[in-house]
Amino acid sequence: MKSHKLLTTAGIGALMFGMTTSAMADNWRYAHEEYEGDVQDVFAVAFKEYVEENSDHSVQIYRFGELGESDDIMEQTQNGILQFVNQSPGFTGSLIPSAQIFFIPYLLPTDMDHVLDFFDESKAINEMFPELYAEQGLELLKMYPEGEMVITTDEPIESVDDFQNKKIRVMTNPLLSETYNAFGATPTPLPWGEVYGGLQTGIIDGQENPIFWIESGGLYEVSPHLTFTGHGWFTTAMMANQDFYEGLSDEDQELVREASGAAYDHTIEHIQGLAEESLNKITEACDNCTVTRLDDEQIAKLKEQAPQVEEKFVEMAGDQGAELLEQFKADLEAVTSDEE
Ligand code: 6CS
Repeated sequence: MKSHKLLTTAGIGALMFGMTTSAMADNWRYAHEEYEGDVQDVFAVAFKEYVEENSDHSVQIYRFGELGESDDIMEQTQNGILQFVNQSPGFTGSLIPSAQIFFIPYLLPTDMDHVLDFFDESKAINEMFPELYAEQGLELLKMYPEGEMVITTDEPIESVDDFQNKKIRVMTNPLLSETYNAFGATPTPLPWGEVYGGLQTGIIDGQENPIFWIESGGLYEVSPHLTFTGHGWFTTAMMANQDFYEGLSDEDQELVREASGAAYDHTIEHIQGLAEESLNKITEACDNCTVTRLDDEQIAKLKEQAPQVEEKFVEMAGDQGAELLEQFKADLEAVTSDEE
């Protein structure tokens, strides 16, 4: 009698949370920051397919704008309204200061193979970051790169001097502003939803993003001059609400981990060649676009600014950040020295 009563209570609870009780099949809610077919969506769809093919559970994906801005979907995940979220360190950096490590310029190499090896093998990424996210009630499942950062502006940038006083939109973490200050520009932190309109109306003069996003979001239409500086990669992270994750059976935790691994492998394949493909689409679609690759002398000038940003990072992220930075550099050294 008692167990029957318990089951009934569990059943009501399950229904309240959108689950079906027959096979205890749950419907998990997963939000990300991008549009259909973009990199985070490719990850989310692969995750959903794995879960749905290997269990009775289903995954409902919410794309950019359906539930608000990036900070909104993070809040909803921390509150348990969403079970999964993909949020980029560009935004998480204001919640977890150490996540700003990705905005120290020239820390990551430009070579994609090295970057991919780093994400696969890094202890900082795969062991230290999960502990930092756990402090915010988040179960970090995967961190992955989306593409090399490229700056777009209203006028061509041929030299570092051309950055002077340019109002460049940055994601809303304070370290990224330090980077653009160090480059001589005027950083303008804005959520994603305000970027296209800001470029169109001249509130901002430029922004940075990977090329696939510049193409898919049509940013080149309002910010046509692309500059490759080699200063960093757009990195993102997929995670679960930790209470939700810890409440899953061992079998479902394993399912979530395997689905995240499968989605990661699929996404890493997807991003290879994507930047080149997207750049071709831009140059075909846009007559007034220009593409500049800063020469070694100009890049050396930007690189000179990196140590001061690194110092700021340690100031902002404290001992935890310093420890992470040390491990990050050791992990990078391990992947870049392999072939030498
Ligand atoms: O610049 C941004 O805010 C957006 N960029 C990318 C590549 N993904 C999502 C993010 O919100």
